[in-house]
Order: sequence, then structure tokens, then C-alpha cells
Amino acid sequence: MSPVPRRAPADFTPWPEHDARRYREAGCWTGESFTAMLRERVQRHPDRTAVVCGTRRWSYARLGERAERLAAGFARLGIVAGDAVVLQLPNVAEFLAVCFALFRLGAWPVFAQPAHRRAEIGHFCRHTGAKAYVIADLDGGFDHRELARQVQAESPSLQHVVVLGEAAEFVPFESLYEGPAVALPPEPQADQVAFLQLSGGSTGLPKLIPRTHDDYLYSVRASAEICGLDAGTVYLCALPAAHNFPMSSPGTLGTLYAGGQVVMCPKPAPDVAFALIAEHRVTLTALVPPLALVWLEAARSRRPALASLRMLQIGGAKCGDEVARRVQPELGCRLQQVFGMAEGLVNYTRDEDPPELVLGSQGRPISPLDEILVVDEEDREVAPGEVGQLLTRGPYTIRGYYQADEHNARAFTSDGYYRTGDLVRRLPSGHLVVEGRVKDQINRGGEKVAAEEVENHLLAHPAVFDAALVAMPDPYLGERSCAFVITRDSTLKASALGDFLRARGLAAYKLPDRYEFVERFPHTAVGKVNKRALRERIAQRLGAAPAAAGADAVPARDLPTPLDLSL
Ligand code: AMP
Ligand code: DBH
Repeated sequence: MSPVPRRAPADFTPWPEHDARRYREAGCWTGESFTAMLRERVQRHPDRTAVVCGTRRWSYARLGERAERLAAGFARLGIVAGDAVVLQLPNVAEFLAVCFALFRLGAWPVFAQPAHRRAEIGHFCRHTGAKAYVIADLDGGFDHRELARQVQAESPSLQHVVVLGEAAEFVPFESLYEGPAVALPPEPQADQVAFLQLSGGSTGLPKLIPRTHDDYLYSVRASAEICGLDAGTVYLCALPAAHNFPMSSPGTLGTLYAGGQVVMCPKPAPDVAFALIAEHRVTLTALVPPLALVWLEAARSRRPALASLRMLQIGGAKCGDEVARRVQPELGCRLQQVFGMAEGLVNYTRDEDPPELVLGSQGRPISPLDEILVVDEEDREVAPGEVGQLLTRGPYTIRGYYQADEHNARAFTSDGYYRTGDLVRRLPSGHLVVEGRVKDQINRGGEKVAAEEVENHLLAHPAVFDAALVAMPDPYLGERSCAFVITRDSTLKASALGDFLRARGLAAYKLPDRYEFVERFPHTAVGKVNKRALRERIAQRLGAAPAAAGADAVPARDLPTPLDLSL
């Protein structure tokens, strides 16, 4: 097998050859690329529906043809193998067509989320040297063209902005379909990087995750099998399509793998989603816990419309007992808990699992080749059943982030295990129960916020002397973020900090939900900011007097409606 081509030595950490051989011999890595996968499906059942989007219905043949023509269009723009293209589209059929077009060229989609703004998109463009940025004109009232103008001014590599809708001065998406014939390069090799996925991260800047065709298609194929997907599967893509969960667990790609039908859901609101479920006889969908709660509430009056739904997957953050127990009786479908990460490892509860595991665990790994260690602070395995940090290694878990040598040294053990930062307990059955985390992150209803990233933005404010972002408990989102701030200026207002962060182009879900102005931080014995003490302080304060939290405590935002939650 040819070595994975690299643009720079640090782009991609390959699996050691002896592991790669094992994964091939075990049949995990088959040498099939996503391009070959789609081509085969198109040949086998060209007329079956692949994607439904609004009133549009694309057959497999049409999806394949769209992808091929878009590949030519991107090639005419000068996109070649190894180029990065930042992809930020809402849930539309074109999202999948662009993915397959870029796969065909060996170019790398960078899976931005719809909520990302100048800070994130600019970072992705500069970090990857992206040549193109693909957007919709307007999404949820936000004009992505204005964002593109700002990003382009700050990103020297960015040559093209491709716009679905009114393109203004940019490249109209539809124009990619037309133009002189162009020779496409050879199809990608399965051991090459297919795309860059995003990590929720815990450090200053979001990390990028290089996934190969071999490793990702294995996780997709095995997920489709575990979840019993087949040609009759109708998958509602209700979470943002670029997220790893709805993309691959088994998600849109798993559905296309199985020859099923993907229904693109423009937003996860019950009125929109329930109508699509009824109209298209949806059998499977995936949600984060807070959205599941919203659906449960809405379903009280609308259950008959959900009759086709066989299974609801819940993941991205821990699904509380209360929500888990209500799914079957109130939605009339089975629950599957999914505990996954864009870095690789995905755990599912299984159909054959007893109810106590489906309700009370976050599932067990996809693969017998997934290696799981539960360790203490010294990386020693804890006693069976004890809580410890989850380390993992396997046929679809990366061995390093994209161009992040220094971070990789901390995020992986010397023998290649990924330090998930999650605290888990392993049951005798192999199922994992998520008990917390050690990474410096807030899991805001499935949307991950890296504390350090937000703290760095706060520290850029001239009146901020120091800042520490911690999680505070929230009945709806599970957690929200609270920024403890030491100011140089006692007149500084929470709203001014919120405006400041927004002006720096930070995605809305990363803006602190609350600010606590303090004179000093508690410290640990070694002199680090004691975040545990800060978490306890805010939790206690909320528990004691949630409504009136004191003069220095400023709730920064009203409760977002569930629709603000874009994962
Ligand atoms: P990321 O690395 O950004 O893809 O986020 C993955 C992280 O989300 C995991 O490491 C967990 O911290 C969290 N997560 C995902 N699914 C679950 C779940 N079902 N229960 C608890 N935490 C979860
Ligand atoms: O949270 C996640 O990143 C996640 C959750 C469920 C994920 O990546 C996945 C399944 O594949």
C-alpha cells in the first residue's frame, strides 16, 4: 500500500504499519473510498431516492451526477488533491454533493458548523491554507457573504468563495455545474485523508481531525450494521449535517452506504421535524439530549405523526435517566444511546441489550478491535468498575490531530492511545457509563466549548485582568458556561464583554451564559486556578438562589429557545 501523501510532515500521523496491517487483515480497512462506495451504489440502484431536501428528491444517479459535475467545477477553480475547502452549509442536499465532489478530487472538506463565525472560520482557513470556502447566502437570517468578506480579507490563501443562492461578487454555486470538460485526477486512495473534522477541544484554538477513507468508512459501515440499516431506512438529518454524529453514526453516510434515503431537516424544531417524519415515513434520527427533551414535550400532543419512527438516537452529551425512560412510552420508538467523538471511538447501546443498559449506559464500542483503557492520573488502569479516564486506540481513532505536534504529545500516549478526557466506568458487559470529564471543556447540550479558547478572547479585552470559564449545571442544556472575571475596571459590564466577544467573531454558543466578577481566583496547591472550586461556587449559588444571585452576578443571556441549539 502506498504511504499516505502528506503536504507537510506534521499533517497526518499515520497508524504504525503493524496496526495498519492488523486492521486490513481483520477486514476493517477494505481499501474502498467514499468515491468508490457512491459509484457502486449508483450502479446498483440508480433510481432509488438518495436525498430529499424540501420539495427536491435526488436519486442515487442524480447525487452521483451532481457530485461528478461539482468535482469538475472545483477542478476548474484550481482545487487539487490535498487542498482544503472550508464547507459551511445548512442541511441541504448540496452538502452531500459537495462532500462527494471534494472526496472525488482528493481535496479535503473542512467541516465547519453553521454557528461558526469569523474567529473559527478564519482560523480554519489560515490553519489549513484553504483555497475555497463554500457557503449559503443566508442561513437563519445570517448573511454568510459578509462573513466571507471579512474572512477573505484576513486569509491570504482563500481564492474562492462559492455561494449557494445570491452570490453577489462571489462564485455562484450553480456555475460549478457548468463549464468546459476537465480531466479529473485519479480517484482517491482509501488510505488517504478524506476530510478534516472538528474537535470540541479544550485548548486555545479548535483542533482539526484528519480522517481517512479507510478508517471512516469502517466506522460508517460497522455503525450501519449495528443499527440495522438497510434499503428501507429513512434517516432524518436533524442535527447539523457537518457534525460527526449525524454524518457517520450511522447518519447520512451510513444511510447512503445501506442504500437508504436521507431526509434533510432544515432545523430540529418539532413542528418542522415531525412533519418531515410523517411525510417521508422516517425510521431513524439522532438528537442531542436537550432537543430530545423538546421533542418529548411536543410529542405529547402529536404522537400519531411519529408512527414510522423506529429508533431515536441520543448522544453528544449524557442523556439523563429521565429523558431516556420517556422515549419509548412517549415517542413510541426505541432509544439508542450514542457516545462518540469526532476523533474516532463511537459506542452504541444495542438492540439486544437489556433495558437497564439501554437506559443507564452510553453503550459499548463499535469494534472488537477498539482498545479501551480506564486509567488514573498516572495512566495506571483502575480496578474493574471504578471510574477513571478513558483512553482509546483502534481502527478508526486518529493517532494525531492535523498539524498539532505539541498538542498531540499531550492528547495521545506514547503508545498511541487518544486521551478522550472523559471519565467513565466500565461495566462487566463492556458498556461504558460516562461519569464526567477531566478536559477543560463545557458540554453545552452537545455543543462543546473549550474553556481556554474563550478565556483567551476575554483576556484580549483591555479591562480584563484574568478570566476562567467553567461549567454550571443547567436543567435544560445539562451545562452552561460561566465566566469568572477579574477586571481592571470596576465599571465593566457583562453586556460589554458579550459584545466584545461577538465582535471578535466568536460563535454564539461559546459566549458565556453568565459572568461573575470577582477580585481573585481560588488556587490549587500548585498555584493553578482552582476550577473545581469555581464550579462548586457557581453551582451552590444557583442552587441556593437561582433567581437572585447577588449584585456581582450577571446572567448574560436569556434562555435560548431550543432552536438556538445547533449542536
Ligand atoms: P468531540 O471530541 O468534540 O467530537 O466531542 C466528543 C465528546 O462529546 C466526548 O469525548 C464526550 O465528552 C462527549 N460526548 C459525546 N457523546 C456523549 C454521550 N452520549 N454521553 C456523554 N458525553 C458524550
Ligand atoms: O459528540 C460527538 O462528537 C459525537 C456524539 C455521538 C460523535 O462524534 C459521534 C456520535 O460520532
